[in-house]
Amino acid sequence: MADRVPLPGSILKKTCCIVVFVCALHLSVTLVYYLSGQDQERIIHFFFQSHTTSPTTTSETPELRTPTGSNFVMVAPQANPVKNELGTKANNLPPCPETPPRLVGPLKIEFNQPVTLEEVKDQNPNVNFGGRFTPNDCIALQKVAVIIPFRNRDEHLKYYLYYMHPIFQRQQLDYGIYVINQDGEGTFNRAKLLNVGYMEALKEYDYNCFVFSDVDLIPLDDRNLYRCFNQPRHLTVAMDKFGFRLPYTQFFGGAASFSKEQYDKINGFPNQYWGWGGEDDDIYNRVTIRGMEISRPDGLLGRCRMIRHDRDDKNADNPERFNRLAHTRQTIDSDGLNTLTYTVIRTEKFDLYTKITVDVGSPPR
Ligand code: UDH
Ligand code: MN
Repeated sequence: MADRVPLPGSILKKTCCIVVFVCALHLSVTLVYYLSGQDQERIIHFFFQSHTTSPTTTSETPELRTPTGSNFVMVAPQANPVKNELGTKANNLPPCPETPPRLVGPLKIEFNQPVTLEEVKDQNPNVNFGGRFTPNDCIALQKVAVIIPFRNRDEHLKYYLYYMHPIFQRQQLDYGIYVINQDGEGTFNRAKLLNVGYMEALKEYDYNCFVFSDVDLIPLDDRNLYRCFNQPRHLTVAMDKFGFRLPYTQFFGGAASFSKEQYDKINGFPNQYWGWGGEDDDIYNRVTIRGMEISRPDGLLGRCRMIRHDRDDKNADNPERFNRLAHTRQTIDSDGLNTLTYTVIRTEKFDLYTKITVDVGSPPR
């Protein structure tokens, strides 16, 4: 037979092929059109969203991704990420870079010109009520509560706020400043106030890093990052009053940072050091007893100035400190966060800080 009539099956097959081809063509044209258009970011974001790590959602703590070492590298300032409609939504912001781009390095720190809280406020318009700040162009790597033990040091606090607010902002921290004010005229208890600060700050926000700092210490270089590392961090390693060096290898005084996990691991700080001295060495012991090491910036980046002052009333040398220090191993589990008692007298929110006045009791007789 010369003429074969096409079978109905093969007509169907051809038609199907043409339909599939047209559909594919339509799809790819649509995709190309969208990708080249203004919705590009939205589509890319949609496709890759599940692969990007956000510090707020990852289970890995940010401090574990932060170098322990002292080899800070300054990088050239980067341009701010482009802000668009999407960028204003916090959850669409990129994570802040490991090395904050607007650090300036060595700082001039002096305490001879008086400062007022009004000028500090004017100079820091992005600091929110209560002394809170969050970067607006990226998501901070860590949420840092800055805890300051305090009583009758208002002049020092002004300098602290004057110098530290700009530094913390350049370091792109999501931070809050908490001044823990010991109520009454009893013997001062620095470490217990720090424990109180930890508890109270956590009631307010989901902080994952705690910087504990004396009110009179200011770093001389903003590359000394006041955030958490994969070991507890001693921040004030080269104080002017000690000739810009550690007075002894185990020295842990001044300012230090602990991630929440690190702090919990040592049961916080001791509550039983009344008066001056020893509590910082006890904290050092706690860190080593729990198998951790001290992380530090190098001696140049870790330089800092202390405002000169006389010894305060009710903070005389604690004569018990040497005996207590010999027993940290016995007291670490029986004196600390798990035995902390105190009464908050009042909480005051100021423009540049939150002040919590607390009754910490008095030493046992
Ligand atoms: N603090 C207060 N009020 C006090 C006592 C201590 O706010 O009455 C806080 C404050 O944050 C201070 C920190 O506790 O920075 C540590 O106390 P400190 O500054 O007295 O400790 P430092 O190691 O003591 O600086 C050195 C004593 C200075 C005597 C110098 C005599 N020339
Ligand atoms: Mn001091």
